[in-house]
Amino acid sequence: MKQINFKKIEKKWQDKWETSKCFQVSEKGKKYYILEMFPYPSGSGLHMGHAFNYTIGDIYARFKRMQGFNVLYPMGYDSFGLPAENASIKEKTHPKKYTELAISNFIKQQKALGLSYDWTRLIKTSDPEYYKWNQYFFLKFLEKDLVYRKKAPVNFCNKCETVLANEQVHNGKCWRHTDTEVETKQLEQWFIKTTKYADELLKTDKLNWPERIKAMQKNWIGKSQGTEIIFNINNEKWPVFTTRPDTIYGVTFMVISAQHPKLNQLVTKKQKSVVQEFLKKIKSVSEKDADKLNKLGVFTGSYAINPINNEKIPIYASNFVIADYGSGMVMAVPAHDQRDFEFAKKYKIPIKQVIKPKDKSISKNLKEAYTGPGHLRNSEGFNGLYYEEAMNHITIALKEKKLGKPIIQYKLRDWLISRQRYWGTPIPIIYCNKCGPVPVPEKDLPIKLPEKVKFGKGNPLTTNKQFLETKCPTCNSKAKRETDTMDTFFDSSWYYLRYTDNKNNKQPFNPKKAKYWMPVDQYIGGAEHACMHLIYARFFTKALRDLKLLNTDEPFINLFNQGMLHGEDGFVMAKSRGNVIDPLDTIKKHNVDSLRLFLVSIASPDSDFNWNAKGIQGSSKLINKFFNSIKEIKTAKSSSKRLESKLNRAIKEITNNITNFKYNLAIIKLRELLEAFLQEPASKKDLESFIKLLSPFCPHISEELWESIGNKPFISLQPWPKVEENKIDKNLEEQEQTEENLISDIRNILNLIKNDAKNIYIYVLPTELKNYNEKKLTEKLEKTIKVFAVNDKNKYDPENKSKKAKPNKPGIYIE
Ligand code: ANZ
Ligand code: ZN
Ligand code: ZN
Repeated sequence: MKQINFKKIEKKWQDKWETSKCFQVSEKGKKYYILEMFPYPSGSGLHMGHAFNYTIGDIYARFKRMQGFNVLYPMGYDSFGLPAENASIKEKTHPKKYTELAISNFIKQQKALGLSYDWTRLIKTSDPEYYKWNQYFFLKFLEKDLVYRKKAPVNFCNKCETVLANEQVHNGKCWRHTDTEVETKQLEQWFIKTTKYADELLKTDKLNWPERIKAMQKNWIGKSQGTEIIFNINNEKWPVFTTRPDTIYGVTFMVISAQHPKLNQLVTKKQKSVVQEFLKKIKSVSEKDADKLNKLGVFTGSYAINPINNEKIPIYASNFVIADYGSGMVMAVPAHDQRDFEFAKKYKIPIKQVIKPKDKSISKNLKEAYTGPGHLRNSEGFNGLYYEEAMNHITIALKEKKLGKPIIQYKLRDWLISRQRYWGTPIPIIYCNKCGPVPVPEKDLPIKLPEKVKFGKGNPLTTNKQFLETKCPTCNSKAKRETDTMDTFFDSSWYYLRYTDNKNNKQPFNPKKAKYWMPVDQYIGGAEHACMHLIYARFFTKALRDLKLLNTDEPFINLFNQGMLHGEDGFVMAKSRGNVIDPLDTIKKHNVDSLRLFLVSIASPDSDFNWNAKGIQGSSKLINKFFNSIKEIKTAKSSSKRLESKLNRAIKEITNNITNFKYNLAIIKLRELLEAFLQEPASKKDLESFIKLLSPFCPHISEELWESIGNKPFISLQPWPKVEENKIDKNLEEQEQTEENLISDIRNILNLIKNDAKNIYIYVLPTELKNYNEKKLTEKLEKTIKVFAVNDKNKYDPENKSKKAKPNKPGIYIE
């Protein structure tokens, strides 16, 4: 085989794409917006997971472009954030320098992959031209009452040295530091009212997303229908949320969250020291872990009055009740709730059964809570009611006494966006001793991050006088700037909008341009963002719609989650495992098109797969074969009917396969099609169609081939081949299928007899004789094959196998 100078070909076409600006778009024609989740530009550069993600997107973008869409396919960098700050402290450089270097490195690597981005739309979130609009949105949200400041128990990671949003606490641990327990601190922080959109965020029926992601969002938002019941405690009204008002007669104790801001009010003098001791012990317990930990508790000394029967009920404090869900206090029913049951057993609190299981009597010695259905017992006037009915009746009875009402609760919390770190967007607020917190006037934006700062412990903004000291915009007296910066998820919540108009310095984006391009038609990224980025971005879109800046309800209509890339050892590719393969090394060793082909041919792109050195060699061989053999093809005036049929079948299926991200299947078909082109005469037009089908996967060799058969660039901008259904010959396909079946039958027999055969005789129905080609069968099976019609008088048939022939199923005799 001829040596191919891939380096030269790649450079040639990457340069031509760049200088001709052929992937640059403006607002005209039928749009298609395709987007990959933009990367965080880390110093260690692009890894194989990125390469996989972008290859999937690039194939789609090229395909849609050839289908005639005006494709917006941009790239940018999520360049603010803690890892850059930490890395630059370690390397004694500045986060800005670190980030700029990382970005230029990323761009170089992405260009080497041959990705067809419109590079003129590039954005960097750490650019003041970008984060100015974060500040603008913050102020707009503030005007609309979507931002507020509150002292609240918040999650703090000691390693990150900052608070975290609820979404960034995973199983009680920091999302970046899976070994670090999150601590609860009382701090005054800025929140975004995501909960205002909880109900709308729950509606996902319009979204073509993986069901798994939709379910995760639904769970995260966590809508519960229940009743709020007012308990009287020391002559004060305390609301309590329950989903089981039918069990109200079974309440034998109350539990208030150990983190409840009003806990102290309930602690009696006598209990004070015990409670304090207890609080020390459980100091830090986060939401997700609360359930798993031992159900520890302590008596507060106070009692609540049950509104249904005026019973006096002891109140405990415990870590199993979450401070900011419901009202942070629960009515405990140990007979019918397992957590309450364990707690009652532990602290020897009475257990009162009020739901009687069907066909069973109430047992004296409960081993566990009964949480199933049943009729009410021990519940005065409600006895005998089925539990579901009783929920209504009891809620109504309480409502009449103004001691309860039906309500809805969400698990979703407002989004805490304050971060006590430097490398992020400054929150545009000024604190004045006279006026309190004052928003920075819009005309003063952006509030830029000072570049000269001293890194050390904590946030350097708090010690930077130049930044810190300012004047109050309202009364002009001395005032101080907010030193917290925004969670970087704020940046990524609207970047897809900035791409539609990235150079606008008067607005975050022109609403007309956004109207043309939005929503993103196809979004591609990992599943890890199900409950963070994807919820924030959906919230943003809805909030901006209500600010009349946008006219779409959802940012991302279709979502594709790529699979996880594993190393050759079977573990997820990760530096810490030492199983990482560098995409650039692979490109150097083989070539870009081989890497692209390998990444999407080994498995369906939405499933996990292992890196495999042999596999990439295989792809490389295939690329060589495609290139060398297509170059050799001498085109004819017209294609054979057989080739026409195969080509049109392939166009039809490959189009379908790419549309559905079944790239691996498309590549199998391209392979088969190559064989057909090598065996049959082909017209130039049909050969062109073949190269076009190949081009989204292997754009570099395809451009080169396109040019080598006498065409002008670019194949990337050529129309996608159209199927001519009438050229698909169903009879021919059936024939080939029978022939394939026959070959596989014979192979099976040969396997059984350990290939111990010389001649093979085939007996077919006379009408089918034309379907079997002796020469081809002989070649394929590497045995001498003779085919007879069953009515052939001169046939050789010593064992009368011709009797066995059936339609499409010949008789076989092996000698
Ligand atoms: C009495 C009861 C009896 C309850 C029973 C359940 C079963 P979901 O579905 O998740 O909304 N609860 C209320 N606020 C809580 C808090 N801040 N922390 C922990 N648990 C809390 O759960 C609602 C149920 O969780 C409520 O109904 C309450 O316990 C508890 F047989 O009230 B239930
Ligand atoms: Zn952390
Ligand atoms: Zn003032």
